[in-house]
Amino acid sequence: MVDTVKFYEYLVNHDLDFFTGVPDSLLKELCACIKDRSDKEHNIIAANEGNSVALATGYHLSTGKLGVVYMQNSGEGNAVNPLLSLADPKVYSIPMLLIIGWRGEPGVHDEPQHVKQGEVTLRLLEAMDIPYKVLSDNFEADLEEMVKIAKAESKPVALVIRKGTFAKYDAINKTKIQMGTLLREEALRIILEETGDDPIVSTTGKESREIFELREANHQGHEHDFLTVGSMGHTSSIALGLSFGTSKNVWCLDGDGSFIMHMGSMAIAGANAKDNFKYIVNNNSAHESVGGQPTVGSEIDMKGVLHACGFAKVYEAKTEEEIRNSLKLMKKDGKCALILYTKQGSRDDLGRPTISPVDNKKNFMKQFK
Ligand SMILES: Cc1ncc(C[n+]2csc(CCOP(=O)(O)OP(=O)(O)O)c2C)c(N)n1
Repeated sequence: MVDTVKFYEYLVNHDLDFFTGVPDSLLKELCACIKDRSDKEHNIIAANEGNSVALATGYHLSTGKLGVVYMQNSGEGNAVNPLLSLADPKVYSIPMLLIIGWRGEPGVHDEPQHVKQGEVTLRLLEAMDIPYKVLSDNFEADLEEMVKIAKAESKPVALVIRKGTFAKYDAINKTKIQMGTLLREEALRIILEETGDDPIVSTTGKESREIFELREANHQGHEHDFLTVGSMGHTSSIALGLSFGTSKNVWCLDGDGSFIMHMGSMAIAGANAKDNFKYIVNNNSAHESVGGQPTVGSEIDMKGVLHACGFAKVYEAKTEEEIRNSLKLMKKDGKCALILYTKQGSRDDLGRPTISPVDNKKNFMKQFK
């Protein structure tokens, strides 16, 4: 096991003090440590992992230093383009250190959305000619070796992090922004009551897990819910595509981290959606599912963004009454959106879908026949 603070201090003491990335559950301890100990200018929680590669590139341009980019291996896909067409030695040759959480490592049980990504994590790095090490307890040696290569060859290098590598980190700053008073799960219970048999497309992380469990608790089936277990940030586009093939109201249940990750998709939705596209974003200003790292959800004018993207009707709700009233109006409106404000938190015993993604898809598609 690697001492999280020592690892962080080693980086900073070796001039690796600019961090950027998207939080990951396997890197929860490290992300919490970086957030506690780096100031805002030295830890940019990015919209997506590709943005982080670009941020590290810009930082290198003005300082000559290596940026540190942290991500879950799911984010490798988002990072591929800037890694190959920006940072690669055949283009601008930018050194940086990638720290990649290895969900779905072969032989280690994980959720379906991580299996394929886990299988190809190392092969993807090899295909991109990115030297890597799977971080061992002798982290100083691993870091020294990788940073030496990054500097000598002026290219990205990676440390791949197995589950359980980082020791528990006790956060110094435990304050959390609370955007509302209801928990996400409580708000979802109300939404499921109001949307009845309409199709739902829900986002990555605990939101979909909670929807699954609420259906179980209500003795309902899961055939109306497309639980987007992976592919963070694409929920609204799946819902948009779906809405073109049906006259039913399509409810997209998104998270603020997911909304921000691919915010451009809302411009496309706003410009193209039919009247049956109903968008709900849960703004808890956090990546709550992976440890509560903050998003900029509390700092941006989400309502203004949605208006500007073409959603004339944008509701906001914090209480049960406000949620029910908004949903009643949304059913009659054309394309429209609701920003939900909830407080952070979830049950310790929250389960995971027991139906495979393929079965979820097959059951879900039956309603459109
Ligand atoms: C491309 C990608 N990067 C990172 C992750 C890890 N991840 C899973 S859920 C999540 C947080 C989602 O935040 P938000 O949409 O705000 O929903 P919340 O967890 O707050 O309900 C993250 C970062 C991922 N699944 N995919």
